[in-house]
Amino acid sequence: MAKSKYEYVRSFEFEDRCLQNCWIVVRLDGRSFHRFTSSHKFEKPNDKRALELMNRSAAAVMEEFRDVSLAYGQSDEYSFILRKNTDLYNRRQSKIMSAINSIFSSSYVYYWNTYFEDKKLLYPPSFDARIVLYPTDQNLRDYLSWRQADTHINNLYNTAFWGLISMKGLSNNEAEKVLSGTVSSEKNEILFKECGTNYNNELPIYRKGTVLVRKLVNLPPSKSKKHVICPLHVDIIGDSFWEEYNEILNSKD
Ligand code: DGT
Ligand code: MG
Ligand code: MG
Ligand code: MG
Ligand code: MG
Repeated sequence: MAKSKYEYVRSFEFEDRCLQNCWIVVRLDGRSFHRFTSSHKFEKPNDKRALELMNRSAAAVMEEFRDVSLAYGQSDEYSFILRKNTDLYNRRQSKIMSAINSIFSSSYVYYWNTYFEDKKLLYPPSFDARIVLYPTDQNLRDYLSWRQADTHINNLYNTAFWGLISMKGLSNNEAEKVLSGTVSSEKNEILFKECGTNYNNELPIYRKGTVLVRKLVNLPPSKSKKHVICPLHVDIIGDSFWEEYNEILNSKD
C-alpha cells in the first residue's frame, strides 16, 4: 500500500517498552479524593462501601488482563502487579498504564450504584497512574510491604483521630494535639483508654487493605475448576502469604 506523505509523523513516536524480566507495577491513585470523599460524604475514617467499590473496579482490571497476578488496594489507591514475563502490549508502558487506568476508572463509575444505591455520583472521579519496574522478587515484596505498612500507619492514626472526635467530643485541633508525636503503641493505648476501642478488633479490610489473588476453585456439580478473583485482607509483609501463594512469585509462564 502506498504511503501517504503524512506517514513520517509516526517516526516521532518513541519506544517505551518496560525492561525485560522486571515486575511491572501500575499504581493508580484517586485525584483530589480529599475533595471527592468529602463531596460524597464518605464515612470517616473508612467507608466500607467505597473500599468495596475500589475492589470491584480492581477485579474488573484482573478480569480483563490475566497477566495481572495480584493487586493491592487501600484508601484511594490500587497497585497492579504484572508477571515478570508478561508480553501484554509488547510491554509498552503507556499502553499498559493507560488501559489499566481506563478500565479501573470507568468501572468505578459503572459500579457506583451497585455500592451506593442511595448516593448520586456528583461529578466524574479520576485517577492518576504511574508505572514502576522492580528487578527482584525482594524489591516487589518490599514495595507491597511499603504500601501495607502505609495502610497500617494511616489507619491507626485516622481511627484514633476520629475516635477522639466522635467518642470523646474533641475538636480536630485537640485530637491532632493528643496524637502529635505519639508512636503506634501509644495510639493503641489512647484508642483503648479514651475510646474503649481495641484496634485489633477493627475490620481487617481497614487494617490490612485488600489483596486480590486468583484462586482455583471446584465448580459443582461438574467438578470443573475455574479461576476466581478473591479479595483477602491478610498480612502480605511476612512470609506465610508468599508461601501459600507461591505460584505468584514462581510462575514460569
Ligand atoms: P492527590 O492524590 O494528590 O490528587 O490528592 P488526594 O486528595 O487524593 O490525597 P491522597 O491520595 O493522599 O489521600 C486520599 C484522600 O482520600 C484523603 O483525603 C482521605 C480520603 N479517603 C480515602 N478513603 C477514604 C474513606 O474511606 N473515607 C473517607 N472519609 N475518606 C477517604
Ligand atoms: Mg497522590
Ligand atoms: Mg489521591
Ligand atoms: Mg492516596
Ligand atoms: Mg485502536
